[in-house]
Amino acid sequence: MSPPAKPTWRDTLAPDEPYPYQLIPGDDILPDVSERDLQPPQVEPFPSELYSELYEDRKSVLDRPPLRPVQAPLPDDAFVSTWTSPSWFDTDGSNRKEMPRVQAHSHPTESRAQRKERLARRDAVRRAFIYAWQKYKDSAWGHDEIKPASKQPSNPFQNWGATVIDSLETLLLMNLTREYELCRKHVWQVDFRLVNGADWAFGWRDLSGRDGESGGEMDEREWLTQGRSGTAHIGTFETGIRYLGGLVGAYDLSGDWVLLDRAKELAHILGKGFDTASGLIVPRFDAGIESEWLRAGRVSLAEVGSMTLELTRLSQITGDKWYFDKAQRALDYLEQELVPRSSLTPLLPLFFDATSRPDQLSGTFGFGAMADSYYEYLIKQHQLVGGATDQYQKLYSASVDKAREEIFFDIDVLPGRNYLTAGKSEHGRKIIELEHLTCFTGAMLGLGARLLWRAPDLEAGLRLTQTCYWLGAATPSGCPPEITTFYPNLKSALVNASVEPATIHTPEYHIDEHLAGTPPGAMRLDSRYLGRPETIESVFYMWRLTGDKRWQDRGWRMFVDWIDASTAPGGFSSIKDVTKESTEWGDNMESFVFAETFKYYYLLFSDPDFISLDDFVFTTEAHPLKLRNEAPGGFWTPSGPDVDKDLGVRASGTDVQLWLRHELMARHRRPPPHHGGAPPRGARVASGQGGGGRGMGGGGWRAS
Ligand code: DMJ
Repeated sequence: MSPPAKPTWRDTLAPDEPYPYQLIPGDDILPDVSERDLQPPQVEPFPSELYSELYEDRKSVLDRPPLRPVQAPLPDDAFVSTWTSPSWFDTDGSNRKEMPRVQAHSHPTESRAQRKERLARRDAVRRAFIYAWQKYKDSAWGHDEIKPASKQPSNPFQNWGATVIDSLETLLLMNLTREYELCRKHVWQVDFRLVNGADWAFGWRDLSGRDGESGGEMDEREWLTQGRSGTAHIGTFETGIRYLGGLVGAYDLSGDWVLLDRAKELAHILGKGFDTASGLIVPRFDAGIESEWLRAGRVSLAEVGSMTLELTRLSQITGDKWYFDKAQRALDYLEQELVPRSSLTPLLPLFFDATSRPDQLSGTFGFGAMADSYYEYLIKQHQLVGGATDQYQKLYSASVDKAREEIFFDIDVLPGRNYLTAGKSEHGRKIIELEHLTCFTGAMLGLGARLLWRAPDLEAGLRLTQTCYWLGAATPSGCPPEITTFYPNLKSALVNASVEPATIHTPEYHIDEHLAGTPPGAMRLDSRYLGRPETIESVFYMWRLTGDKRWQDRGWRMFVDWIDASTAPGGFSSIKDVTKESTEWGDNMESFVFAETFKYYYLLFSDPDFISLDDFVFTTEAHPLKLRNEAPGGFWTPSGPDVDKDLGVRASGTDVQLWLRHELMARHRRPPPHHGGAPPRGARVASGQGGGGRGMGGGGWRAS
């Protein structure tokens, strides 16, 4: 019998299940990629004779900058002045309760052929990861990210090597031990005081009123300081989820003392950002600032509500409540001061002013960008502390109840389909859209359904995840759009489109040429796909929660299409327009592709008990944290007894950081007004990371 003809997006509404022809064998994906071909990173070691030049003016190396009272003291009525730490939280977890089971009680038994197929898929995911990882090592090692089309490095996250730190657990879970050990040298050496080459440990100085460009009054040190003061701002949200989360999660898997050491340091640096009147963390700040407290200003909900998991776990690990307190104080402020004032209470708007207490908070409400992980962390924090307080679960449940009334919408323009989206309410106006970022909601609802016995939420989570899946299946690239805005109903679709019914963009009719590739029912698209993980995250949860194997097949179709559309010379690129059959690269592969997208695909095809959702909770960047306050470790066996021998010098700067600093200093040494001349560059030649030879013994698991 001949295989069924391949249908196209032109003559069918994409189905909820993959077509059999789409489920190609795992062995067909990147068959030539092998772990054996992994090569050392390409980076030029920074010469030690130049090192002192970089630091001759750095009189002292400070763990934390000295603080000096500022002109304006903390207001008397500041929330932080009266806040007290709750007594229910105990770092040893003594107040924990037994939590309901999250994963399905059993997953279907596999035949031998089914197991073979699943493992072939899992191995294909691993090969794809290895491909991208090697490309990063070849062209961007130590930098934050690689641009996969041009093979150039990029540094949106302070040049601390975001991809290295975000990837740590994926390497451990894929059993790429030597690659992990390469990364721990980076972790040990990275200097958090260098922010894109600028050094905040010089101390902050106010240069306002000084005319640097024409003055000539400044000495060299002032020039360097000026260069630093304008650029040494740390973005707290991304630093928290990518770097701190990466270090804490990888420590939980490995028990590796190197990671804990650096995680604690980084948490203390970020801790300064919480020193505001409200206790909400500032979105960006200069960690060298000599100020008693900072003004938070206008913030987004996700930025101020998404560090509870990382900091709470760090408190559990170290036995030091300091970390938990920072996050808890911020959450208490949100709950006590802002939630009661919200026009859609207990939902909070995407943005608000964190310095004043307005009478009423209104604006745009949603579960997507700028809000997402705040809601996600409420239910996950409940799980992490083992239900020791009902604070998080109450806020979570009330938020989901309100969201179901106000921002969850049935999608009515697709007859026969039971689709659901979490859209937005914008000053009361309903927007029926689906951001890809919002697709994490399926996973969150499923988790909450199990932990809090909220069965209807699982149903909603399944519908939402199915909608996210279908959106990808409905484009010619097979990848989902970044944002889809739907027609509110068929009637408005006909009116709004101003076209004859015969050409209207709905499933019953042929699709007009200018709408080719756009999913039926969509009124407007942001048609990029950035390699984001949220759909596969929810697909993974639905598989683990229900044991319904169809989720594995859906995930496999997604993976095959993503690899097909995005494979570039330097990794897996973002795509400019998913509605085109032949895709154009966006030249960007964010570190979350390594941290999240690959991890969720890999886990989808692993044994269901491997990183069980009853043993781990995932941060918003997919960093797994141990539940039940269990001791870290178990996923790393050092490859040899000398594994600590060539770590180099702690916080001395990675080669990439030092080259960049050297370049920056050379630029500032050139006298104003023009900073001409070619700076020395870190050319890339074959070599491993520089060693240094300081080794230290490992510590017990509860080190503070
Ligand atoms: C990740 O960095 C995190 O999941 C974050 O919370 C928002 N989404 C991106 C990936 O899309």
